[in-house]
Amino acid sequence: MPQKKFVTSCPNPLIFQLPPLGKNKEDFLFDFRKYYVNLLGRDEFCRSPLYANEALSLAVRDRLMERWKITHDTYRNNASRRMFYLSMEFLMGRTLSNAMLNLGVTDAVSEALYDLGLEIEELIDSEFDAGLGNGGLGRLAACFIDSCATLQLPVIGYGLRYEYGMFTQSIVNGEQVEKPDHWLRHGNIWEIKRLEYSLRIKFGGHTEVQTDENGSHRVCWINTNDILAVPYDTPIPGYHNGTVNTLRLWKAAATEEFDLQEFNEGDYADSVAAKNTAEHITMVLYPNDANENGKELRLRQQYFLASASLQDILGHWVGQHGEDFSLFAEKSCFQLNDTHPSIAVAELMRLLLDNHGLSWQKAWTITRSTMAYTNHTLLPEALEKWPVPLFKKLLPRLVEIIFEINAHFLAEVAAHWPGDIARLQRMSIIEECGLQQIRMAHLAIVGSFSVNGVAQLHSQLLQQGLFKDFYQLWPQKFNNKTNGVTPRRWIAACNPKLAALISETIGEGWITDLRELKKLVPYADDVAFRKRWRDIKQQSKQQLVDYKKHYYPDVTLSADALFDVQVKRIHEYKRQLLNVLHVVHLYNRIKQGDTENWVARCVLIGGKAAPGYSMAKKIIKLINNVAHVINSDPDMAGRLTLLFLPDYRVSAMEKICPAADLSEQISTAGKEASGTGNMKLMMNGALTIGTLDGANIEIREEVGDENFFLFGLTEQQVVEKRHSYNPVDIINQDRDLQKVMNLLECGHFNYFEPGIFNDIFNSLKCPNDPWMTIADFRSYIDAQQQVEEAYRDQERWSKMSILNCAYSGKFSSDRTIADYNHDIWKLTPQPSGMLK
Ligand code: B0W
Repeated sequence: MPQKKFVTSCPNPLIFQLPPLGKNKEDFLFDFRKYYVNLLGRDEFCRSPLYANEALSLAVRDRLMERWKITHDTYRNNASRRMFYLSMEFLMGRTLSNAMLNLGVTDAVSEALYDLGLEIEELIDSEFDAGLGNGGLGRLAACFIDSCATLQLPVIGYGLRYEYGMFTQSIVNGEQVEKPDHWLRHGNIWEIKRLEYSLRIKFGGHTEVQTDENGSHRVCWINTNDILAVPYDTPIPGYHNGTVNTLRLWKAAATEEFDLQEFNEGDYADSVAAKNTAEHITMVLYPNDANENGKELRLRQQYFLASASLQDILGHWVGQHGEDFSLFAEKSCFQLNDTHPSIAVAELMRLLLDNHGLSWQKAWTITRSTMAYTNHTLLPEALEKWPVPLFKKLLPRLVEIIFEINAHFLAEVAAHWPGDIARLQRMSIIEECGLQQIRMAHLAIVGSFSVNGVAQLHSQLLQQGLFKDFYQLWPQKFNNKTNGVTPRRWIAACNPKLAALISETIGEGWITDLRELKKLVPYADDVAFRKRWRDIKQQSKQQLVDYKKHYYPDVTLSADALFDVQVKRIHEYKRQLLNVLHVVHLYNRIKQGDTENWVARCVLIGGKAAPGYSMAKKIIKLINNVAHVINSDPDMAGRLTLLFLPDYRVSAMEKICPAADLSEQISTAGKEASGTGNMKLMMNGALTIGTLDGANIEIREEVGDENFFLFGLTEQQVVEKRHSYNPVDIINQDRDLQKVMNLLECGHFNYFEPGIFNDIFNSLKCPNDPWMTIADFRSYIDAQQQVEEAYRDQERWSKMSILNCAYSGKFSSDRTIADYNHDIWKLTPQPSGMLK
């Protein structure tokens, strides 16, 4: 029997069309039961919320599917210019509640579940976080794709589908213990596997120049070990607008013939092992927030992402336009999320030259007019460099191309600054001292038409410091795009009561135009409004008290205390240690009876340390030891509590930020590129205590000096003071600081573990301490006293809290994306039809 071909050459677009699905309570009741009973085989006796979550998610996903198809067709039919966001991290967190919010079905679903005797919160909480990122950089990518969909921009996110995301953290005897995060163990209903779009990625082998039938030379990369890239697509809905964009994540798999070849040679076990090796590439996310250089698997991951994504994009292009690339640059743009995917510069060149036969000049013009690079950090340890020998072994063709790019580039530099050898050495893509290394940031800058930092100060420091030579050569390439976060997840979904109060007061416009929050300003003077604002904060604090019971059932916590929050990766530059010094200072004051007009305070610290970062791990241990002493001392009861919240992640922040009173943004000035937690906390009415660093500066500019607790050296003062910094002198001249250090150093918090914190104390007292923690102690303590003074007057505090929210409009990622689009991507919004 001849087989019937499934796809005809001329498909009728209507043949697969279904009537639109309803979004009422009854529609969800029906669909929920259909999936729960018929598909999953569960009934009223099932106790696990996982299946109810899955049934509901399937019902919600159906609504996304129909909009997804329409969006896709719209972009194709309009032949829109597109942007591709390449990122090694997308820290998505949970999907269900956000999808319901953006589809506008939360109320209908809650009612349906209520009728079934189910609690929507329990279902939502049973979902695992998609923790495919480390922290700010990965979460920014997630906020960005939410905003792109909300602004109806034709954007695709490309990343990796790590089998294991960011490790889960537990605390045992005060120390961080890492466990693998197998987030896919119950499957992932939000992804659609697209096996039919799998691609081959080359590794290893060598290159050869071959002559084709026309006598032209072409470089061939041969004898490679190929690995399959299999795409998994996740729908990314915009807010109430019918647009559903795509996040495409690649999974590595063994190529079939590779298996077969070994199998035929009788080496069954080896063939299965080879399959495993192939799959290693996307097995695990590297848990370093600042890079650990030189790991072969990491380079494989980076190339795998770049090659798969670019082949996919070029494949689509050829499908629509044939081998004519003359309009490619007009229609496409790539945003590189830090240098992690910046090998894409060389890979695009390779594909255009070797696979599509373009000349060097044409390929380079396309590359340089489509690539844009975002830098996220000035920390030297995070600047990626790869040893040339490693690169040659894994990606021999790419090395040839990078060297050629560099040769052209250095000629340009030499023409601009004749005879300036030092400058050539500084700017070269290849670092020549000792082992030859490829500087990925230089490759990214040379290959891009746009280079941006993520807050005003950071962008300025890039231009004046790290990338000064490049800025002198190409000032027009450099720009700033201050970060933002999505108000859908970070207010509307995570703080529904506050969202309802805001909407009732100023309408719902703020959800897609966050500057509208300014309309709240007059209400800061309204006593009744302040009371409602305070009550909501109080309820959120109570919810956080209940959440922490899971970890600390024995610690009592009052929601009346000032909730002082520092949640972020543990890193010396973020100065969790400064926070600890303040806590110990408060402890000392209570012990001395200096408690007049005391403001009860609960200090909450959360964050993960990179597993190989021993100082960060010791800081966690110190926090926990100090917490143990404080929380078991009856003198502290009702006055001071310190808690380390384990396993800080997106879904934890969704519970923490509505409950925060005070946001700790206390990095050494000049070190935190932007920060985004600062924005989430501000939006939810927390007041900031902070240095003039990253986006803090712009937060203060927006909210006004009087609503921000400023302290510490400026970036310039930090630089100036570096040569004369003498922390021991500072300690000797400050009685309070002396007491704090004495208590710490005498072993009060590590009585049975002598000496374990010596490294920490030595680093604080070292004149070369890059983070200059001791230098900022006094002004930090003074600022904390101003915090207490403000908190004592609850009416004043509530007013400041309202104003912080009201002036947070700038920090919507919708604004950030509109700026990227206006200055860099130049996409036209594409409303996609009838369904909203
Ligand atoms: C993240 C991961 C890695 C790595 O895996 O090697 C290296 C560096 C980073 C990183 N993360 N670099 N900067 C960041 C953070 O990015 C956010 C978003 O722009 C900023 O708000 C933070 O200030 C910055 O530290």
